[in-house]
Amino acid sequence: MNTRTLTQEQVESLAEHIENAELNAHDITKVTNDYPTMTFADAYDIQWEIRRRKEARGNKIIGMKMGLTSWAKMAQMGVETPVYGFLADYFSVPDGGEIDTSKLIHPKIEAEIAFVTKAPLRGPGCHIGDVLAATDFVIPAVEVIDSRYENFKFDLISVVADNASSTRFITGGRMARLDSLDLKTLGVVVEINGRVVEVGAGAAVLGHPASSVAMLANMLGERGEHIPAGTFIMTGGITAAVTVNKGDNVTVRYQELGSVSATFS
Ligand code: OOG
Ligand code: MG
Repeated sequence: MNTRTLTQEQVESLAEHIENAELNAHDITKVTNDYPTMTFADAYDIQWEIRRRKEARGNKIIGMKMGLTSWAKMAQMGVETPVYGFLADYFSVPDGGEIDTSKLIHPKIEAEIAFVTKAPLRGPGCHIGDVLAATDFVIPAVEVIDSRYENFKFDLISVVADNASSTRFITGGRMARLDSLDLKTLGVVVEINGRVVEVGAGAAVLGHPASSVAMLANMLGERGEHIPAGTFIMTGGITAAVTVNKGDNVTVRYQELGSVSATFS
């Protein structure tokens, strides 16, 4: 699990290569083509190096995300294990805001439920009960993903190195305390230009979106990291991701929690 095959120099140069593709909005071949023996530990080393590069440049890390946590997403991408990534300050777009497609490669959107914690969470052994106790509130979030890999095709190791395709997110609607909601049956409706393209319910995410947060704490624990109090965490797409084009307006309606919209310009 924790075996590594890359040298520190290789980790740094792959991080630079992938981050440049993100910053310049150009696609690249997946990194496992050139490094077929790369492991998950190598891939997370690259992701943490990209995070370090951004922080060194003055960006703030403002949250975390889980990905590939629903069957719809796993089936769409042909993989079967959830992954995590980080969210940088410039990923955040206000509700009703505009997203400049010229800065992205081939964006897709996902309807997600985000948690904000009020107490730290640490793995191993973190479970849904710990997460519910440590949750301040939940809030709707729409993620924009943009794999840096050609044709949005990758394997798990490549997508981990690419910060789980993270690029932008929009959060808004209404926040709610957990005691007033059943997140399993909470419905979402995804609309592009007023047309319904996907529908789903919270249970699609690992049975309950709080399980996704527990899994994040446990995965971070393997690296000696944890989820601090006050962390914003996106729990993963409830439905398959939907391709968006320049000119599209996206609205996701959440049962009880209002809606989140954005325009792709
Ligand atoms: C990987 C990221 C998936 C989610 O919510 O499932 C993700 C990808 O599909 O590109 O963010
Ligand atoms: Mg996502």
